[in-house]
Amino acid sequence: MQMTFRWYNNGDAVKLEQIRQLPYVKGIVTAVYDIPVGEVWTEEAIAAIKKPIVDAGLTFEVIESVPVHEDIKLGAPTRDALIDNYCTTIRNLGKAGVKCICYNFMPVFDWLRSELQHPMADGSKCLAFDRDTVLAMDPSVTELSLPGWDESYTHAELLSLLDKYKAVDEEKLWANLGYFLKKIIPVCEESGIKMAIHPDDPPWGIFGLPRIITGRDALDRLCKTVDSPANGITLCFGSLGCNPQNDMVAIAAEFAKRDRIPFVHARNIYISGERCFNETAHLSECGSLDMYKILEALYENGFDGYIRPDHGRNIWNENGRPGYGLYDRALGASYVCGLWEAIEKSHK
Ligand code: DNO
Repeated sequence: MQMTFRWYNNGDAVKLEQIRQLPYVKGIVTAVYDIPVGEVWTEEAIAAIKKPIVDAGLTFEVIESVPVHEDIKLGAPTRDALIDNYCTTIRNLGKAGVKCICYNFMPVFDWLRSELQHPMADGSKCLAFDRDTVLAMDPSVTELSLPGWDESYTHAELLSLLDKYKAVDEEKLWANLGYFLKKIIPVCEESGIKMAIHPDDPPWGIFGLPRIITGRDALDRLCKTVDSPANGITLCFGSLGCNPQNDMVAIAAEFAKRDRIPFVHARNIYISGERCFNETAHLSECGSLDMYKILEALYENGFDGYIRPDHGRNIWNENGRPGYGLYDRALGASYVCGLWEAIEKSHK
């Protein structure tokens, strides 16, 4: 297992000098942010984000994310050229020593929350999801938007994109994902890279858009779509875990055993009602997930990939990027490493 930490390059309020003082963190998870989705990440652009990281003595082996253009998810006629660009980006990342690429196949929206600064009893603030609040923000009936909404779309563009998805149901989205994977996985195999699909967050359909990476059977189907260790998953505890039907210990055990978990997002959530949850400190007792048991299942089934603490709360008056401040993620990484050391030693 290699502990890593997500960092948004030099624009991040969290500094590499701070991250490198977390002795258990060995590597950085980052991305090129200034090239539009769909275009090639050049070797120069990749070298520019890599340099400060290796200069700080940290590894540059995980990218999160290389975003997938909506036309690929929609199966539009332009997709072949866009997939060719994606393949060139994969080759360029492989040349730079990258070993794992996290991506998602969620239409239009990435993760969705109703609140980014949900106040907790102890004064900390966290991300939260309340079903009714989210449903009331349906873009087809209101111009209001949710916090964290992608502001690169105007409301009219968003409506037109949602309209295009009316022709894409779950099966069509699976077919488009399969088409994409069949083209990119051979390139990953040649480039020494493992793809790690991020589960849908939360793992249920929203605003009529299909969401397909939602639980055990979906992960199984994904793995079978292209049967290669290069076609893997990001085991995000919090994304899958907010559906209580998802048995996170069993999922971790099964897919680690099948060697399909190159990357883990470790985080805890508290399920407060039907399709309602808030994020919590990483500690098991703070949320609905048993972090010890999930990590133990990974360990016992041979997990040897990358892991990072996921969303932290804002604590100690930090006003960090939602989910990505320094303090709570640093505490989370420390906790996960402590559990891992205990698990490792108790199994020798
Ligand atoms: C949220 C992240 C996601 C993730 C993408 C991967 O905090 O886990 O935005 O990076 O879904 O493509």
